[in-house]
Amino acid sequence: MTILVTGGAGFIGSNFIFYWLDKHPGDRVVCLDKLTYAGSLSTLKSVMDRPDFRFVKGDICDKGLVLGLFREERPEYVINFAAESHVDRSITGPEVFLQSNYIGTAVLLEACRECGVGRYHQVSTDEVYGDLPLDRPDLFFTEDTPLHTSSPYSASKAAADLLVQSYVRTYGISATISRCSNNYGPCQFPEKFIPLMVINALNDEPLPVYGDGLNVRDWLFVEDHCRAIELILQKGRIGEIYNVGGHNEWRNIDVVKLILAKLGKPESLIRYVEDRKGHDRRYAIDPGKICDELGWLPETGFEDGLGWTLRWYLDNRPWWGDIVSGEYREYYEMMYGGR
Ligand code: NAD
Ligand code: TDX
Repeated sequence: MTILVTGGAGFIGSNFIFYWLDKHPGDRVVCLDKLTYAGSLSTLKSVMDRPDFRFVKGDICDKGLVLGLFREERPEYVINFAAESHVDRSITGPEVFLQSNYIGTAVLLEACRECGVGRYHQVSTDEVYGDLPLDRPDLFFTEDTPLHTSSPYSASKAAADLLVQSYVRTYGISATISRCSNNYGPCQFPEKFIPLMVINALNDEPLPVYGDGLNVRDWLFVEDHCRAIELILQKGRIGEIYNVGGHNEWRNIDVVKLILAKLGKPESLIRYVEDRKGHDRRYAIDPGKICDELGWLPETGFEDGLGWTLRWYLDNRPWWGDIVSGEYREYYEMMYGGR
């Protein structure tokens, strides 16, 4: 069987490709990725020469290219990871988020309608539910929690989810949606919280904690997310949404302190900086549906997963060294200089 993975040169998509090729020998994986600032062929280096893997550079918004690829490859599964994914960038420049996250999804859905696919899976996020208050630890996001977006990023993802649901209802497209909590693990772009803190700590540079550092995120090791998507593709019910998260809530400041302790670096590197606009307070997933219906459970504890992640960043300095010395420097200066 052929599966089409969009956004596979980014963090979760690349981990999904490694996972799938490992678990499904005999399947062919085609990766379509625009190679934005967040995508890199160096991430896919280990699979580029495999006969069961094909990389295609292209934009999911490019109708002609997408349709041509569907006709040529006839993928049975299409898994859409391609997106602009960083909340801070969506605050400074929303337009590209609407384009890639919404229009891109629309183009893929049209190609599914035209060519027919066994399954379309939309990789969404818990951010579509907005946030929860810190003083109500009893509350969690379920699949029935109303959409309540805070950033242009989350709004673009929510809009794409609604479009997917409309294609199920109107055209009978066999689609599913997963809404996962914050992922961490190897190959995550340095702009995101955990890699940013790890890299700055390794470079003995200040660690910028937004606001009071008390915002809570529900961290999941990336491979557990990949396994959840695999299960949804195999056993999930058409038209359904599945929340994915491992009940692993941490305050940002505590994650930063844990990273510093693991790397043997001093807490004096911590700098509290101006808060993110519209900063969501707490995310917390109720994964009851995917656990009960599909038998999914997270397999990696945070201590282990974070340890492996730190090891990966220590062992792969050239991967992130190339990134942080390039145009990323300008981004960093713009986002954090004088903050
Ligand atoms: P990422 O930014 O690391 O990677 C995104 C990839 O998509 C990059 O390789 C980029 O080049 C590609 N891309 C962007 N626009 C494209 C376009 N128009 N056409 C083709 N390719 C394009 O993102 P990530 O963290 O791996 O997230 C992947 C997906 O998972 C996203 O849809 C995101 O919303 C979702 N998600 C992420 C998290 C998380 O914690 N990172 C959690 C839940 C859901
Ligand atoms: O420098 C920083 N300092 C800081 O305090 C950065 C980059 C982040 N933060 C805080 C903001 C958040 O409370 O850390 C938390 C995590 O930030 P991000 O890594 O930017 O993730 P978040 O905004 O929670 O969104 C992530 O999870 C859901 C992904 O980036 C999304 O793609 C996904 O949908």
